[in-house]
Amino acid sequence: MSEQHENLLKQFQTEMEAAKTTADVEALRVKYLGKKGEVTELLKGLGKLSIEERKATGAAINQIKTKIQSSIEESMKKLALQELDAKLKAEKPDHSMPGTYPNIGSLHPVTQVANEVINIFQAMGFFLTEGPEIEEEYYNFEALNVPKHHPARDMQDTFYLESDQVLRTQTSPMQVRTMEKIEPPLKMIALGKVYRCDYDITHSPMFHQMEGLVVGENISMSDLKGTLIAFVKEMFGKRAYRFRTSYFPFTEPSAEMDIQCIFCEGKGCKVCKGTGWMEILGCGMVNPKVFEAVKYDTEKYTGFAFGMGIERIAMLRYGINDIRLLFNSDTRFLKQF
Ligand code: 2NL
Repeated sequence: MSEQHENLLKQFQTEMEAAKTTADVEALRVKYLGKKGEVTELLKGLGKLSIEERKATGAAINQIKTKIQSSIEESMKKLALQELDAKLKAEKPDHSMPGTYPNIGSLHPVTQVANEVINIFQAMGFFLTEGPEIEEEYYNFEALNVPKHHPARDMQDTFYLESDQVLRTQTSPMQVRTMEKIEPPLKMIALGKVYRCDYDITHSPMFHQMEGLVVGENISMSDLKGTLIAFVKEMFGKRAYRFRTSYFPFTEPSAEMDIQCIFCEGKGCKVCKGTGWMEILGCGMVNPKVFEAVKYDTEKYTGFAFGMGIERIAMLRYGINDIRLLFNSDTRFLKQF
């Protein structure tokens, strides 16, 4: 190897030691091995030499070229790894950054209130039943002393299906079906969806109702009052209540129960519409005509029954003024419960 060749190699090695990045090394590759690179130029000059000289010089230049090539390859690999390392370090996630929180679901306010009501009555010894939402007219109306041509059976209130079937308008058909199966004494509640042709800010075509029924010997109006007062205390806390006379075809006598408004303590506000009272349920002593329909001995047995709308209880409990909020699945609303 001539002095010129050795100097070229040394010069390359010095420059290589100074190279700090893959870009530096790439520049060296171009400078020495590129189309107009120093080694390439040397190889081009071979043509001017004699055949003898060409052999020896060519071998020497190729030796230099191989060394430079492998040196470049090696440091390219090393530097590329270092650069990748540095890049990954710079991109390392910052665990002190605030995270994004997953949207965790919760029980719907109607479900929460339904569960509370169920728990209160189960603790008093009532058993819970379910039943079909598509009902025979007989169970929804006739057996409950709501005869044909009664206004409640009007097309405007009831969704009629084919062959004497309806979407149940109340949960009472479940009680009728239960009474057909078992003899008194019994203490039951029935809860589920009911349907009525009605839609505005306080009415939804589907809502949830819960009814209770107690049948036995010597069941009286005092039992009705004691049970419902105990329920109201558990559900709404200790507060004033009152019973008002009312009318239902399936109970006689019938009453409605009010509690003092939980928002204004009776002074009168938007939730109680200025009256100071909130109506929470309907109730009464079971009409003997209902017992006749299920072949209970009306001489031996009496009973009381009550019914309430779960959405209504939820609205009174939380001061919700539009029932549709409970059905349109807006998570900004639902998150509050
Ligand atoms: C209301 C009033 C009520 C009943 C439901 C009932 C059931 C049978 C026999 C007698 Cl099997 N009565 N249920 C009684 C009185 C009132 O509901 O305002 N519901 C939302």
